[in-house]
This record gives sequence, structure tokens and C-alpha cells, in this order.
Amino acid sequence: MAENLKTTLSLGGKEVHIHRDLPTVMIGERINPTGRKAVLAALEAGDFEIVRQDALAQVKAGAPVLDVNAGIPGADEVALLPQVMKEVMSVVDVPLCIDTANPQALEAALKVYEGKALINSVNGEEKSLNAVLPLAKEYGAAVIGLCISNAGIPKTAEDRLEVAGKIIERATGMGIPIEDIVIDPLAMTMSADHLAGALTLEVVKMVTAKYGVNITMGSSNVSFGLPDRKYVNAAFMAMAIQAGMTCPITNPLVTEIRTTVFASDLALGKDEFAMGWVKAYRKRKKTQKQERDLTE
Ligand code: THG
Repeated sequence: MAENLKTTLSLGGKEVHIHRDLPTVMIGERINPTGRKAVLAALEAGDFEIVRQDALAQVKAGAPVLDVNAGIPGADEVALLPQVMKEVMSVVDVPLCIDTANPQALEAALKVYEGKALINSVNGEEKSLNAVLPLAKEYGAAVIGLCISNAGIPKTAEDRLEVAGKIIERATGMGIPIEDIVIDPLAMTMSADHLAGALTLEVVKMVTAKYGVNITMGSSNVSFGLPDRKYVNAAFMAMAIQAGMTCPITNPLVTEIRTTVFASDLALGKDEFAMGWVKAYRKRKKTQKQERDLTE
């Protein structure tokens, strides 16, 4: 068993630590025009209000890190991504996860970021490794490694573990500390393949045991195309945390998901004196009361 590693992200002076013994770090997924039509329409219109509101709401709900994606078909992502990040940083002070497949946009984003960001992402393809890892090294950022190879998404857990190993080897070979690599085993929808969730959980366990690195994933992907997604997402979330996932990219505004993360942390001994659970309960009651007061 490898030693559990700690990934530290920062913005300004503020640090966030990701480690298996610490509470799970939710990475808020909502600032993403691909996943959300309302964000797409607003960004296309040059309106950043929804981005600022989403940033505030997710942090308030308990996301210590926010994913920022500004990929709009036909738009100039090199200009737009840093702009969206600045809007986010004007209202919250949490570290950001820079979600882009465009290396030029990534570099422009890293230039405006003052701290240690999480790059989302590199994968096992040569083109990606060669473009992204030098930027992670130059800017001292942490980086998510997706278990995708030249041949696509591996169909077996062993093959995904091998891609994780290749990314870790290449990154550490360039002088990137191993604790700055976060592996994404890839969460795929169970509506297309009923074994997809079980396979992902297997990869989480294998990567954790062999390398001790932190694990992320777009955990809500598992329920695409299914009815009542939030229950599926919550159950999968609890299991993935138990398997070793430490920083899911998820929607903290969904009560079932958020409470499942807190309850999982409590059950796994990551919530000392149940302080996190009780604090979240009080916050929920207060919000419910405010909502009642407003409608009365
Ligand atoms: N791994 C990594 N990064 C990722 C993903 C991943 N980034 C993008 C994505 N996957 C994670 N982000 C989202 C964002 C939104 C949704 C899911 C994943 C989502 N959106 C609603 C839906 O499709 O039903 C839309 C809701 C709305 O329009 O308001 O579920 O896997 N490293």
C-alpha cells in the first residue's frame, strides 16, 4: 500500500488540502457551459452574472474549490477563460480547477491566477502530455490526469491503472511532485453500460493502493440518461469516497449529494467530533427557515 499523499491548492494566501484523512473536497462543477445551457447562453451574451452567482452559491454550499470551464463552440477561449476566472475571483477566494482542453487557454488562465491551481486536465496521449505537463511544471500547478490513452478510454481496470502509471511517471520524470498529480479514473454513465460504475470504483481502489495519489472524477456522469439522478449520484458518491476518491467534481447545491458527502466523511472517521455534520445541519435548517419566512 502506498502512503496517502496530500495535494495543496491555493489562491492568494488561502490553502486547501486534499488528503484521504481529511474531509472530502467537493469541486463545484456548475461553471461549465457544456454541462449547462443557461451558462452557455449567458456567456455567449457576455453576461457574467450567472457565473458570479454560481460561484457564490457553490462556495456557500461547502465547495472549497471551483471548476471553471469556458469552452463555447466558436468562442475565443484564450480570452474568455481568464475573463470568467477573474469574474469568479472577484466574488470568492477559493482555489480554482482550470477545466480546458486548449493549452493556449490554459496558459492564459495560469497567467492570471495567483496561487497553486489545479489543471483539468492532462491525459495519457503524447500530444496532451507534451502540451500540458510543461505548463504544470512552469506554473507550479497541480494537475488532473485522465485515464485515457492514444487508443481511447481503456475498457479494463488494469489498463486504466496503466495509463495512470504512465502519467505519474512522465510528470514526476519532469520534476512535478507526485502529490501534485490527481488521477481521474473516468466516470461513465451506467445507463449505457451497467458495469461502468463498478469498473470506476475498481480503478479508484487500485490507483489508491498503488500510488496513494488523490482521486477526482466527474461523479455525476454515472447517472446521465437515468431518472432520479440525485439518488444514484448520492449512492455512488458514498461508495467512491469509501474506495478512495478525495475530490469529486460535483454539484454541491443538490442536498442529497452534499449531505451524502458529509455523512460519508463522518462514517469514515474524517469528521472530528461530527462538527462538519452538525454545522451543515444547522446551515440547512437556517436556509429552510429563511425560505419559509420568505414564502409566508
Ligand atoms: N472529469 C474531469 N473533469 C470534468 C468531467 C470529468 N469536467 C466536466 C464534467 N466531467 C464535470 N462537470 C459537469 C458539469 C455539469 C454536469 C455534469 C458534469 C451536469 N449538468 C446538468 C445535466 O447535464 O443534467 C445540466 C444542468 C443544467 O443545465 O442546469 O450534470 O468527468 N476531470
